[in-house]
Amino acid sequence: DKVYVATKNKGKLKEISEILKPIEVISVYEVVENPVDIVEDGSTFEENARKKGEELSRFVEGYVIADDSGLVVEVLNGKPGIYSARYAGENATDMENNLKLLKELEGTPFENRDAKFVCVIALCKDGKTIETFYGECKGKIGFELKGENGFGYDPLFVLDNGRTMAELSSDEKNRISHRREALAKLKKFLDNVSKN
Ligand code: ITT
Repeated sequence: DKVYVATKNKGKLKEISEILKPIEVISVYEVVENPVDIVEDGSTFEENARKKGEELSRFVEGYVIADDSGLVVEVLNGKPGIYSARYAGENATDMENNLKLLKELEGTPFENRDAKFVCVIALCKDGKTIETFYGECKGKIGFELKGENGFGYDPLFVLDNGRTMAELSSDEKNRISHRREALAKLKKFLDNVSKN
C-alpha cells in the first residue's frame, strides 16, 4: 500500500510518514518533475486542502493526500489561521513567523493566549476529492521559544503539561497532534474502503 502526499513541507512529510506507517508515503514533488504552482486562495483549511490534493492528483496514479494546517489564536480572531505559513511574509521562515506571533501577542497575559492547531487532510484521486478529515489540538502560546523538535510554531505552543510541542519527541507529538487526529480518521476510512 502506498499514498502520495501533496506537500513541500518536510516537517509535515516526516510526521505523515510516521503516523501512516506501514503505508508507504511518497511526496508528489519527488515523482513529478514540474507540478503546477498551486495558489492557495481558498478561505478555509478545507478548501485549500482540497485544492492542493485535487490539482496534484492529476499527475500521479492512485491516492493523493493533502494537508492544510495552521495555528488558530483566539485573541487574534483566528489568525494566523490559513496564513500560518506566510504570516510574516511570502517566504517567511518558521523563526520569522514565531517572532511575528510573539509581537502580536505582546501584553496579552497567559490566560488569554488560547490557541489550537488545526489540520485538514483531503483524500483525492484523479482530480477529485473523495473525503476530508479534521483534527485539532489545543494549547496556549508561550512567551519564549522552547524546544528543538517539530517545526513551525511548535516551540511556542504550550500544552496542558507546561511543555511546548517542540519539547516532545516525535513519537509523543504524533500521539496527540492535530495531524494525528485527522490521519487516524483517514486510516479508518481507508480500512473500510479496502474491506468493501
Ligand atoms: P504545503 O502547502 O506544501 O503542504 P505549507 O507549509 O505551505 O506546505 P500550509 O499552507 O498548510 O503548508 O501551512 C501550514 C503552516 O502551519 C506551517 O508552515 C506551520 O507554520 C504551521 N503548522 C502546521 N502544522 C504544524 C505543526 O504540527 N506544528 C507547528 N506548526 C504547524
